[in-house]
Amino acid sequence: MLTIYSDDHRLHHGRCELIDGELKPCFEMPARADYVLARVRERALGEVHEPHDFGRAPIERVHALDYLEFLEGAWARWAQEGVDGDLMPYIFPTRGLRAVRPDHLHGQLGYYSFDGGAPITAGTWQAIYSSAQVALTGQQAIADGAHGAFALCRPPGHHAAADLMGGYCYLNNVAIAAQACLDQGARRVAILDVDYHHGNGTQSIFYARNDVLVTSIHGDPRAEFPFFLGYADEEGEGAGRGFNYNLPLAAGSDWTLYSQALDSACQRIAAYAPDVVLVSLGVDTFKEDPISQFKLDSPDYLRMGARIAALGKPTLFVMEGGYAVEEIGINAVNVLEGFQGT
Ligand code: SP5
Ligand code: ZN
Repeated sequence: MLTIYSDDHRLHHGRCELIDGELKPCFEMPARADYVLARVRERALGEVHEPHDFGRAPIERVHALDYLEFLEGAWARWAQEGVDGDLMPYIFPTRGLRAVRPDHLHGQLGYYSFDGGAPITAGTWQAIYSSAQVALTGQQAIADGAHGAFALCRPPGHHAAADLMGGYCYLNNVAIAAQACLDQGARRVAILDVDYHHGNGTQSIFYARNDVLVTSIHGDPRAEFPFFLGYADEEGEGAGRGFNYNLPLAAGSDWTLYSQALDSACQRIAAYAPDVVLVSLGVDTFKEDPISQFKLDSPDYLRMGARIAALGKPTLFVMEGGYAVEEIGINAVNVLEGFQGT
């Protein structure tokens, strides 16, 4: 299977995030992609290609222009203030405040963020732009006839909405790839999000549409990030009613429970008869993940890949989360090898 990868991910290296009341080094770190790439090579999964540059147009099909302009220019504005730290929001337009767009950098930062977990650093724009191009290049490989491809995206994307960053995400790579599939003639695209966290951004982007089926298996938002979306009763709205399918699971869920949810999601996808399947491949469902509560073990990821393969559809895997850094390569590549049956 072809892997798409860019070294540009290294340009995004946030310093810290708020964990249990303390500022700790960011869990979403460059070493994550290094371990995955090393495992792809160790297992001789296939060729590793640099992304093509498809420009901004396919990104603008998903994200608001003002949001993209903000992301691209934020660091230069911050640098002018001469402060030595990552750019992080500290106020949000929540209930009782107005969702206006202030002039001040920090007002705009809160306006475009839903949490404090997506720091902007000097190289963030280049890294997120390239991560989106990695997804688009994977999508191109599928459109050109590959049965499977792996977009080794970093930073991840599934928490990012049309004009909101958060949860380590800025540009929604899988949504950008899904829209590109449609723009090139696909009529139905299915997204299967197996990251431990609910893909709130992906859900919100496609919530009122029936040309993208969004299915997600994740920690129950009653007790897990992102808390404010991802419940089982969120089924889509308007034309999209019935085209969003959430499968929240309790903390402590292991493969026995997980595989039942995966079967349900796959049955829903099969009934949709998509032209292509895009997998938001987070491996933070691993039992040793430092910020997550599921109990999957490394061999379970082979089974996950085999179940996805049974759909029999062209499939693009898009890297999302996974923070047990040394194991994420093994677990992510196990999904790909399980898919291939190797
Ligand atoms: C892409 C992705 O996986 N994003 C996840 C963002 C999660 N951010 C919230 C982390 C909160 C972790 N709290 C863990 C407490 C451990 N003692
Ligand atoms: Zn996650």
